Amino acid sequence: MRNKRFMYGKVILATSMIWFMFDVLLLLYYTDDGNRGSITQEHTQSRRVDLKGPGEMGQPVIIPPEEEELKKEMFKINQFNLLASNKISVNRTLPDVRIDGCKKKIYPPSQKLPTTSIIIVFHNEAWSTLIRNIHSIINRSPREILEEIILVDDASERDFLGKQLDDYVRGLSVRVRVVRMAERSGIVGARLRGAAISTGEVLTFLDAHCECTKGWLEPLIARIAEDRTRVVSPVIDSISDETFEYNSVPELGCGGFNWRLNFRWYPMSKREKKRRKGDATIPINTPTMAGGLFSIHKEYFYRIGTYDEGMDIWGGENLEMSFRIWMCGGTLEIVPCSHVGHVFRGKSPYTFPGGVATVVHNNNRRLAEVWMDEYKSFYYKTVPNARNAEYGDIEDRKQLREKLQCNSFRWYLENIFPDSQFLLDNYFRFCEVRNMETKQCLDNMGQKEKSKAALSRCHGQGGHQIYAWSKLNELKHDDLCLDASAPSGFKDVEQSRCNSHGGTQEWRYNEELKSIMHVVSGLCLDKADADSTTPTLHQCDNRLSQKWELVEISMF
Ligand code: LR7
Ligand code: MN
Repeated sequence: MRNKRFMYGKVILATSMIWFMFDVLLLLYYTDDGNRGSITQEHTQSRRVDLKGPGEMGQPVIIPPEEEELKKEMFKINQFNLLASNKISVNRTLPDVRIDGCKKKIYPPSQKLPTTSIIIVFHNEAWSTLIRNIHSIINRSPREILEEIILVDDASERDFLGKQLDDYVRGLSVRVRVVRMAERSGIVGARLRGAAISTGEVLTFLDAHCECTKGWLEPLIARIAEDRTRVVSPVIDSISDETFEYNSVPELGCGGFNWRLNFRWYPMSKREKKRRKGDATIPINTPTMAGGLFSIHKEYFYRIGTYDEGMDIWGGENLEMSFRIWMCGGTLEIVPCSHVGHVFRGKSPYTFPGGVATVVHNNNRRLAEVWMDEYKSFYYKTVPNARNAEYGDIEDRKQLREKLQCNSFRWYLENIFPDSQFLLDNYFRFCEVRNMETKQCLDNMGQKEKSKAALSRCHGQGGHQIYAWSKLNELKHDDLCLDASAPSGFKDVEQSRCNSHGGTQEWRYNEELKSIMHVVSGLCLDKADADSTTPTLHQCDNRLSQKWELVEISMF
C-alpha cells in the first residue's frame, strides 16, 4: 500500500514536471486561444495547486480523530462526508483515468462539434460538491462545445443556494444560469425546465455531485454529431461518499434492471464483448442507463418524448427513457473514453413528499403500464404492494408510444437485453420452495447481496418468496442466486449475485426424492437449525426436512 503511494507520488512529480515544460511550450506558441485555453487552464491549474492538498489527484481525504464527531454530524446533512468534501479545493485535480487508446483518439475539432447545455438539477445539494462540479466542467470542457451551464434549483431550503449561488456563478468565465422551481417537482420536472430554457444543440444532464475528468465531453458529443439518435453516457466512476476518493470502475459493465424495476449494473454480455472485438474504446450498447449522466440531442429529446411528466421526485425516469429509446428506434451507449465521477451514497438525504414507497411505486407503475406489456406482471408479482399505487393518467404516454410506432417489450428483451431476468426462455419454472417438514418457504426477506438465505412462513403472495430455476440450474430470487462455498465448509447458504458460471451456484432438483442438491458439494438443502431462519446443507439422506415442494407460480 505504502509502496504504491510512493510510486504514485513519483509519477505525479514526473508528470507535473512534464506538464510544466509542456506548458511553457504552449504559452510560447498560443498566447490567446479559446479551446486550447481549456487545455492550458488545466495545466496551469495543476502547476499552481498544491498537489498535497486534501483530495488532490482524486486521493482520499483523511479525517483526523478529533474531527470524527463533527464528521458524523455533517454526514447526515447530505448522506456523504461533507466535512471531507469541504476540505477539497473546488478546482481539485483528478487523475486521467482513460485507457491509452482513448488518449490517442482524435475527434473532430471542437468548432465543428455541436454545442451543449449542461443541465444540473438539485434539491438541497451541498455547496462544495455543486461548486466543484461546476469548476470541473469549466476546467475540462472545450469552450466551443460548452454553451452554458444551467442549474435548476428544485425548491431547495438552504440559504446558500439562493443569492450566494447567483453571485458566485456570475463571476465565472462560462455562462451559468440559475433557475428556480417554485415548488418541489422532482428530477423530471426540474430537468424539463432546464431543457426548455437551454440554447445548446445537445443537452447534457449531470447529477449535482459529479466531477468531470479530462476529455470527458468530446467523446460524448462526437457520437451524437455522427448520429443524433444516439443517447450517450460516460463511464460513471465512483467518488467515495466516505473519503471523496476518485476511483475508476474496475470493469465496464452494462445497465440493466431487476424484477423490482431497480436499475442495476451487470457484466457486459458475451454478445456485446464479441461485437466490440476486444477494442475497449468502442462504445458499449447498454440496455439501460443509470439516468443521471448523459447527453442527448435536443431535437431528438423532444422528438422521442422528453420525459414522463407524471413521474415525481425520484425514480423510474431512467428506465422509462432507456426502454423508450431502444423500443422506438434509438440507441443507448456507454462511451468508455468519457469518465465522470459521481458520489454514490447509501441513502437519500432528502424527503419524498407522500413517502418513498408511494412515489417510487407510482413512477414504476407508469413505467410498467406504458412500456412493459405483459411483462408488467413480473413487477406486480414481485412487488405486490405496488398494485395499490395510484399512478394517474397515462393516455398521453400510450399515445406517444403509438405515434412513434415503437417495438414491443418482448422485442426489447430478446434483441437488446437477452441476459435479462425477465426472459422466460432463461428459466424452467417459477415457484415457491416449500419445506415439507416445517412447511416454511425460501424467502429472500428483502435482503441484498451476500446475505444468508432465509426461510419463513409461506404466504402465497409471491413477493420475496418467488424463486426461479434457471436454465443454468441456478435457484434464484431476481438476480440473487443461492450459493454455498468451500470457505464456509459449505455450511452457509448465501444469496449472491448470479454469475452465470454454474459452480457453487448450481443446484439440482430431484423430482422423485424432492431433494435439492448443491452440485459442487453434493450436499442437500435442509431446514433451518432450531432458533435460526437460515437453511442448512447436510449429507443427503432423504429425511423429510430435505424434501421440498415446488409450488408453481405463474408470472403472467
Ligand atoms: O426531488 C428531487 N429533486 C432533485 O432535483 C430529487 C433529486 N433531485 C436531484 C438531486 O439533487 C440530484 O442532483 O436529482 C439528482 C439525482 O438525485 P440523487 O443524486 O439523489 O439520485 P441517485 O444518484 O441515487 O439517482 C440515480 O437515479 C435517479 C432515479 O430517479 C436519477 O436517474 C439520478 O439521476 C441517478 N443518478 C445517476 O445515474 C448517477 C449514477 C448513479 C448510479 C447507478
Ligand atoms: Mn446522485
